[in-house]
Amino acid sequence: MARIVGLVGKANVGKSTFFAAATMKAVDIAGFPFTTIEANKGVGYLRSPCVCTEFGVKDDPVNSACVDGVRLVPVDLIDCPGIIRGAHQGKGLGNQFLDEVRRADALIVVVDAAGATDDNGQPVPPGSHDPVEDVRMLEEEFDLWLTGLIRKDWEKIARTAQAAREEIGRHLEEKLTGLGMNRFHIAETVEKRGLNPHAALSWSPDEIIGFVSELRKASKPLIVAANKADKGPADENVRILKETGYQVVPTCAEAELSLRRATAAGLIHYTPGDSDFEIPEPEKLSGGQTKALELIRERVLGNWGSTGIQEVINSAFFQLLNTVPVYPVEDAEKLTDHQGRVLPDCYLVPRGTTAKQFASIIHTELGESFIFAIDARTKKRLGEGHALNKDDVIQIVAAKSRR
Ligand SMILES: Nc1nc2c(ncn2[C@@H]2O[C@H](COP(=O)(O)OP(=O)(O)OP(=O)(O)O)[C@@H](O)[C@H]2O)c(=O)[nH]1
Ligand SMILES: [Mg+2]
Repeated sequence: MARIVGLVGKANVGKSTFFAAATMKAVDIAGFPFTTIEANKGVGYLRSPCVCTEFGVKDDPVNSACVDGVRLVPVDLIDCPGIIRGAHQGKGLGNQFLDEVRRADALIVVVDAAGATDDNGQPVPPGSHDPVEDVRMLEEEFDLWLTGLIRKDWEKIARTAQAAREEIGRHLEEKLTGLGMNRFHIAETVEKRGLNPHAALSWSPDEIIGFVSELRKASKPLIVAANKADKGPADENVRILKETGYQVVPTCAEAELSLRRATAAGLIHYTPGDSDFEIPEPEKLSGGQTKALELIRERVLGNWGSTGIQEVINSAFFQLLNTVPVYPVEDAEKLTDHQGRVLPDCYLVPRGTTAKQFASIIHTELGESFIFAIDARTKKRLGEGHALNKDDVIQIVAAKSRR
């Protein structure tokens, strides 16, 4: 199943700006809290060096794109409503936020690194709010909400599990499956916290809180986008956020959006993730446009190396979700599909996906009729249990193929 990454965080920090830049969808953006009321769903792109370069071929991408030897693989993003303290009790748009965040497999927590919005997302002078609090608030609100949910029928679930002499995971999973949390997340968490999965009835309230927090981390890993990095004391705040132990990427969503729009309008040459852009025909730009672009070059690209948007998306999928690109072909010699298209598709699959699982991801029937796979690099046969690696090019040989 395709993984989804959620853009979450305090109100008015730039989540929708980030989303608009990543997806080029027109969404509401404004300098006050709760601009987004219902989540926006869209498709962004992951960038990965394409194997076409290594194989020395010209590809014909179908499910993705290839630009100058870089594969752009589509990925699902959701822009969630912003939250404030008390969200777990429904304050602000708490309920709407929680309804959406359950779908996400990983979170990009957008914060205001300029410290120019208060706890409620209201504008304040730069530097007057600590962005570490933005991340903590999100984590705490999520944990309070999840604790409330789990506590509701904790005794009943724990008692049923103990009576059946079974681990808590199987029973708790039923309750949490709609939140994207499964028994593996639960088992991993129980082990990490040193709890007894057979004696959940005797877990103390503090142990339950610790369990919930760890379960959230296991099932919804997060990366911090230190946004508005062009403004205020962002440099210092990025350092503090990193020191606090979060995985942090400084971002400037507003700059990325301007660059993407200028690219779409044919005014500049820019590829997301790049450290600079070109202006092919300077006379086409107004004085204001030139000035705005120069400011982005100086304050954002010059200072941080990029707008950070592409880096965050790549990290969310490659690091947090641990997925790898794999290229299926129907002819391992020619690297083509049945229509003769070279390296048509690139799939993003969890690291460790086996050859047979990969066949099932492409098509259920292909998985069922799987005989073996062929590695296009080595031309070796791979058995059904063979775990695929990053950038593998794989032909599936099946008993009967209706494709
Ligand atoms: N300086 C600066 N401002 C930004 C940046 N990104 C977004 N903004 C501004 O921040 C304000 C809020 O942007 P939105 O994208 O609507 O924020 P949001 O987090 O989606 O807000 P809610 O939907 O209300 O929670 C707007 O005025 C944006 O122009 C940035 O990188 N730098
Ligand atoms: Mg928004």
